Amino acid sequence: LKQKGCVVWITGLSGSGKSTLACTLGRELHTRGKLAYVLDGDNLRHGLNKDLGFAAEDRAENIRRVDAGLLCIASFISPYRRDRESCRALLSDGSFIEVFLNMSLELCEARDPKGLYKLARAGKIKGFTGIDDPYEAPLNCEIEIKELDGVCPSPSDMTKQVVAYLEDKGFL
Ligand code: GGZ
Repeated sequence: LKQKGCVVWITGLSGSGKSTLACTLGRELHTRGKLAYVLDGDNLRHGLNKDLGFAAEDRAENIRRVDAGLLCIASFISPYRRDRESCRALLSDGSFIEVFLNMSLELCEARDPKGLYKLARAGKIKGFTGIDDPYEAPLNCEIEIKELDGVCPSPSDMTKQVVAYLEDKGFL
């Protein structure tokens, strides 16, 4: 039986746990003998997309360059609804799986793993998502992962939620 391909598109604020979920999910799929490819905004921006900044056109181009693999895990802030929807439109029905890491700005800012929120608050980074740049939350995502009592779910709990969905839809 041919493997059904899909794109698991992880969106959310900086510090919401996108890269961690992408990496943990990728490992879990490999363990299950699946070919999964992880595309991550922060990684791509150091390589292929290093010519791009954070203006709306650059963010759109960043997303456009993301190609679909077999089981593709894409992890980008992707703050604009229209950019995520244009990726959805490239894929057949049901194979674009939007995962919204719905963590509050307060939580992401408190974590601030790279100190970027601090720099943004100090005006040293301009146009930082959530501070002085927009984030448009999904209206109809397939999976929403939320904080519980101000605490972010563990990477393994997040991964379980996505894996359960993929199993239910016949991708695993
Ligand atoms: C948001 C920024 C910015 C600005 C640098 N706004 O959480 P990180 O640090 O490690 O990963 C973020 C990354 C954003 O890249 P994406 O490709 O995911 O963004 S987008 O989908 O909007 O194109 C963040 C860091 O780069 N970073 N400047 N101004 N995040």
